[in-house]
Amino acid sequence: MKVAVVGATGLVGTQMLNVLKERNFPITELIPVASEKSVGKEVEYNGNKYKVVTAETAIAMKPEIAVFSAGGGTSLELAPLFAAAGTTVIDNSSAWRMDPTKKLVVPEVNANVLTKEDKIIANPNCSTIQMVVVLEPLHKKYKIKRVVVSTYQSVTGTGKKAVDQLFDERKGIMNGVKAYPYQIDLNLLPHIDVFQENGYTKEEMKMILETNKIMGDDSIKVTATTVRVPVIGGHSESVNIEFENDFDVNEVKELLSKAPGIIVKDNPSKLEYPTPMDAHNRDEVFVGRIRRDESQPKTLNLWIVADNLRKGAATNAVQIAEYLVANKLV
Ligand code: 2RA
Repeated sequence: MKVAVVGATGLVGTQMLNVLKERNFPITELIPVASEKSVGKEVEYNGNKYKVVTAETAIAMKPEIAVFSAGGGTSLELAPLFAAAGTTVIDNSSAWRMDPTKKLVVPEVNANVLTKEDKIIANPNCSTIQMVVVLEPLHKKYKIKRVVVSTYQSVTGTGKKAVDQLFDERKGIMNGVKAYPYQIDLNLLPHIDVFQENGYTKEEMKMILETNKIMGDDSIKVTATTVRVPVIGGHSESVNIEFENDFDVNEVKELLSKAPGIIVKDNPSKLEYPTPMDAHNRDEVFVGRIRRDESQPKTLNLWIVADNLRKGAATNAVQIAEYLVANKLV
């Protein structure tokens, strides 16, 4: 299978290549695509070297699948061109996520919505993906009424420039590259993406709107506060969930430990709980601190951690591609 990776040289694009290789995705030819300045560079994949090409060249090569991580503008411009040539696009940007004609997919939750006709498929936002993987089995069993989530998001979610700012500041270089309006080392920023009229940020609205679309249930009320933290390994989330039906905490732990894509790490007596260092370079979603919210009935607190570049982006996209191949949808 010919696979194009658009944005092959970025943080997520590089992870896409890692995950495709690790999971032995059936690639007969890799087509790395990047901006003009990278054309001609070589990308090493599975012992072979592939030259970075322009989108036009890639389209003409008629890949069966193109995974995009190149920003919303590029995706709005190029995804339709790939799709028109018969390629199925899996896009990691926010460009298509809330388009009513496009599917927004987390395989553990709603891969069954996919059809042969879907030629542009949206990969959800990283902080949404890790949350809905956990919400889905709980919703099926206890029916969720409301979710309150606060996130602690890695600087890798912003990109290389933010990682450089963090480590510059850690080395005492305070006038280096700036990805944020303030210092990030030894600090927290309650601000991810742009502020909206309603006082929420775009990142918070993504978590709210994408959760309802992926789970196919607008009755679930969601509110979110997303925070940038000086961390590398992944995104963490404190999640409070109110259910229609009551639950038993041990039954919840059992249910989550058997749910797809989840690892429960939850034994406070042994100081066992998930951290970004547990999740770094892993594809699973880690859950811990599972406990009843004693302030109101039928309500649960838990802590969710995942590698935002892998399950939060690259791995989820590759899992969508795997589903398409396994179900002969490409
Ligand atoms: C972030 N979720 O963490 C956003 C985009 N990757 O910045």
